Amino acid sequence: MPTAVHAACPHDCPDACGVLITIEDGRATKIQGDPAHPVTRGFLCAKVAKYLDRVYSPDRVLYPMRRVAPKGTCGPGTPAQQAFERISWDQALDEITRRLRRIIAQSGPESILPYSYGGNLGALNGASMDRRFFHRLGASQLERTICSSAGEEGLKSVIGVKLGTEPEQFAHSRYIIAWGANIHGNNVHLWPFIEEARRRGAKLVVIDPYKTRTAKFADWHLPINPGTDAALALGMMHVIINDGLHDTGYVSRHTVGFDALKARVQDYPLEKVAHWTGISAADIRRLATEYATGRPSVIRVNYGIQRSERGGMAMRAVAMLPCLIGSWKEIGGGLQLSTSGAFGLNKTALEMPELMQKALGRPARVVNMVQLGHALNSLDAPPLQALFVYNSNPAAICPNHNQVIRGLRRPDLFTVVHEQFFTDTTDYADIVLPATTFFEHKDLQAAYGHYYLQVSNQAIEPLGECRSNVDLFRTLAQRMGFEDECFRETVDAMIDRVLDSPNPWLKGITRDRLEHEDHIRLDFSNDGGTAAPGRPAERSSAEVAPFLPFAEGNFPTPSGKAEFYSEALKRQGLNPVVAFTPPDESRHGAHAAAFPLELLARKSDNHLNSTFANLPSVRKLEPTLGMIEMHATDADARGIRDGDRVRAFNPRGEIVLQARVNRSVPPGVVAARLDWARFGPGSRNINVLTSEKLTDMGNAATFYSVSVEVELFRA
Ligand SMILES: Nc1nc2c(c(=O)[nH]1)N[C@H]1C(S)=C(S)[C@@H](COP(=O)(O)OP(=O)(O)OC[C@H]3O[C@@H](n4cnc5c(=O)[nH]c(N)nc54)[C@H](O)[C@@H]3O)O[C@H]1N2
Ligand SMILES: Nc1nc2c(c(=O)[nH]1)N[C@H]1C(S)=C(S)[C@@H](COP(=O)(O)OP(=O)(O)OC[C@H]3O[C@@H](n4cnc5c(=O)[nH]c(N)nc54)[C@H](O)[C@@H]3O)O[C@H]1N2
Ligand code: SF4
Ligand SMILES: [Mo]
Repeated sequence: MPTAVHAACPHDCPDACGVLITIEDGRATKIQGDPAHPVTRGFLCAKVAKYLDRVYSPDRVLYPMRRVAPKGTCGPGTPAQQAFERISWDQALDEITRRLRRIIAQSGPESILPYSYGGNLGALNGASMDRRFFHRLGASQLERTICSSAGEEGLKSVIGVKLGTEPEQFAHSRYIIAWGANIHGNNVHLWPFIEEARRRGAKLVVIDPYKTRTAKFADWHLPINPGTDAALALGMMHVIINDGLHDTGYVSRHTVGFDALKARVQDYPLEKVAHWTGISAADIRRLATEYATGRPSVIRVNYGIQRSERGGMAMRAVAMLPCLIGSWKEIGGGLQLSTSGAFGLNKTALEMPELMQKALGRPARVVNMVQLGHALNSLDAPPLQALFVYNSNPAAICPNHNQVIRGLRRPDLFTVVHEQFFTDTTDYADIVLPATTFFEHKDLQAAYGHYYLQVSNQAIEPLGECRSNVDLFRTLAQRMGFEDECFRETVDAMIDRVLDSPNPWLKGITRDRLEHEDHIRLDFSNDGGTAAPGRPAERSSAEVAPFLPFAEGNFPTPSGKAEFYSEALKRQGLNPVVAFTPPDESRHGAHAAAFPLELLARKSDNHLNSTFANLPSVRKLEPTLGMIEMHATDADARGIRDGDRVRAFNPRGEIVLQARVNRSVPPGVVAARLDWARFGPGSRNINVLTSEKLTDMGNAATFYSVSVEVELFRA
């Protein structure tokens, strides 16, 4: 008899879908979106709809492997497996613990670096036993800021917390701005709510330098110059404030710094903003007016705008808009960057940073994940001797690829990779360990695009000798002789522990309930955790929906108000109000003469960063892999025609791609897709051109501030 098991997709995606897996004779035979999940609504994205291809792929890593060929020898055409021999788990664990012990004896535990990110966002398999293990070891800490921390800091500098409009409310919006947000590609479960709103007459505006599928389907696409969003938001606020379109009541009750903001926007007349952004003064005026008057209006801002040098300030500027027009009061108003701040899980209990005290008597040093190339090649006192990779594929996704590879090639670097597949990174691993997929283990799943918590049940037995991240690090801890009780904790006990949190919105949500109900919406009728200390939210307990966190202010900022002026930013040496400075790597930067084009090293609509890129059925959904898209003006100026082979280069590297001359990008901008390096010419990908430079806030990556030149390739 077929049975259906409820699971939750743990991939790095705001949608965190509820999934039903059909099992027959111990084998998964079907996957579908859970029709009962209010955001998943019964469908999955194209990549996870084909997940059986991934789980049962002949290319899965199923057994521990040891390298028998030099590092980096598995280029195109060489089956990765040939570089390895199969070993037992015992042999693998013995070798790992022996080498880690030797490294610790020689140069101390901080010469070991864990490297993980978004492969699995399950509460347990994302960050739990692994963190305990590396804390207890005293390994260097990884600063995990490759994705979202600039936006997070920018948002919090205004509203204090990562909360936003729930997806269901978008159906009630009249004016929707997708700002640096590729909804149709990266957040597809928001789309039906937007379509519902549009059927009722709502307008969708997309602000994105690239003509995404979202932009093609929109009512209005504004192809903004990369890295100039703060200027656009300032221009909009110039119109809103000077035309008196702001909500004076909301502003006076719930914000601080309005006078400073009012003075600041006078520095941004529309002609000046038009010059920076490439959007005409008339269009800026129209956008501002429609946004302020077409109520309720909502902004789905996503992480696209903050992958630029001053991405924190850009997010700060955009976050001011709903505070200025008071749209937080309205169902279908406000803004969403992320919903993750609502879950308030007891992560400290899972990660146990206090274990570092035991190992080192102090917190271990911190290494930024964006700067892995630098860390592997140049870090001192102590230099890195071991890299332990899981939930990540740094040889594909990390900026400044050439430096990363140079570091990974070091024969003296001991590299362990826990993976589901032989990726770009396993090409440099000494030991590869087999990892389960979410079909093969249990977990708890929060979200960053909605407010439902889910339990993800194990649907099938692990394939081959695969182990989950939790199991791997539990075993390793025991092999290292760590006797702490926490290394014996079961998965269920850990789920109980992480749910045991002071967050009022988790009150009454237990593992048992989750196992019976599959998904549970956070209980916002309980007293709001958004309130600053001493400022209890004024919601009645009978009120269950909709969630309007800032209708009555209650911003958990230092002042308890939305901050148009921030003392905290001032202390960090940043502009306490808001300001625009163009990226150094842009048409306005110092190197613009030699490298005049702005590169968007973008994600694929059907991959998830580098995940799924190796599956033929998914790969064929991506028509622009291996290509660089450019505008006819830039192509003509360089004698490039559609289909020509071209060389894209800057001081960090070069890559040969096929030119695609089309209307996807405005003049001055080129775009290419992130792919596995292995599939690229010379085993390279677009990250040879991206930089390790960090953003103004949050130490994040600047994937979208990249100056390049492109020329015809002559072999
Ligand atoms: N299909 C698919 N889904 C995914 C992912 C994936 O790789 N593929 N990745 C997942 C992950 S890790 C994340 S973080 C989210 C990210 O999802 P999004 O936040 O949507 O992130 P991006 O695709 O990086 O950027 C969104 C858009 O911003 C545009 N953009 C670039 N620079 C600028 C700029 O300066 N200003 C403006 N206004 N726009 C700009 C890009 O062209 C892009 O279309 O998606 C997740 N979902
Ligand atoms: N050029 C360019 N580079 C980018 C980006 C971009 O837009 N452009 N986006 C950046 C962003 S936003 C992000 S978030 C990062 C993402 O960088 P990563 O987090 O490294 O993301 P993925 O490429 O998805 O790689 C995750 C890996 O984890 C593995 N994995 C999945 N589940 C598990 C598990 O349970 N256990 C273990 N051990 N492994 C597992 C998968 O097989 C996969 O190889 O990339 C960044 N890099
Ligand atoms: S990747 Fe995103 S859209 Fe696709 S199934 Fe997972 S959560 Fe849903
Ligand atoms: Mo990300």
